[in-house]
Amino acid sequence: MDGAEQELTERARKLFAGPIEFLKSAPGLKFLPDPDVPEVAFAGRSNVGKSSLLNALTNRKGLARTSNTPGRTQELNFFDVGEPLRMRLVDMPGYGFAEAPKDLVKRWRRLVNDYLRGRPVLKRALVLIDSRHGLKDVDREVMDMLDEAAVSYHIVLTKADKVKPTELAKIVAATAAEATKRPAAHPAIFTTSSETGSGIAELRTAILEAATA
Ligand SMILES: Nc1nc2c(ncn2[C@@H]2O[C@H](COP(=O)(O)OP(=O)(O)OP(=O)(O)O)[C@@H](O)[C@H]2O)c(=O)[nH]1
Ligand SMILES: [Mg+2]
Repeated sequence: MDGAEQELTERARKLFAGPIEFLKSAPGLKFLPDPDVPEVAFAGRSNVGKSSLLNALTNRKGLARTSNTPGRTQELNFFDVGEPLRMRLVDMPGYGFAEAPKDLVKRWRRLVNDYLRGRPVLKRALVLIDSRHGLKDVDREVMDMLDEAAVSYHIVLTKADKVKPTELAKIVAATAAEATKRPAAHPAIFTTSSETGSGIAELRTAILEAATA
């Protein structure tokens, strides 16, 4: 790490250790907060670990609600980061959740898509992928949409503690190969574990970088 990187890492660490507060839940686009600061949003299939990752990044266990049951997060949840306010993190409902009532799934999908496509202050989306499963077609659909809307995104492999290092390396390589073909995807793939904390500091730095770009 050079001096500038080290300084950014330290700034990210401090920012995420400082004041972070739940602002509001938005069940529809008309309830979004005023677009006055940069936003970074967490997208991914139900149960992939979006809410857990938000808690790990902020080192606060109960900030975002997590659950074993897919479909825990049902609205767009906004979290204010920094005092003074520097950015907002947005926890979103999951997609690809077959067991939920169809009209509910449709409503979530529309909300997430409309938000991702039409939010001027959205600086980056994090597309979370379960390390055990890799990219699925529902993930590719979301990536297609982000590519079309020119929303820059990072792929984050979650639950890295659940797979062996050799398996993880294979998944990272396969995922990176797909990412390089996509115009709005960042080429670097993050691997994280909200259980062990691996990869969390690196992702904090990337989020700060995205929000200040
Ligand atoms: N082992 C392990 N389990 C994890 C990790 N991250 C999340 N989990 C577990 O996975 C389950 C789902 O986590 P959530 O964070 O609620 O997932 P989500 O993506 O927010 O799910 P929805 O809100 O339903 O879309 C919970 O039981 C978590 O404890 C991880 O890094 N390692
Ligand atoms: Mg959730």
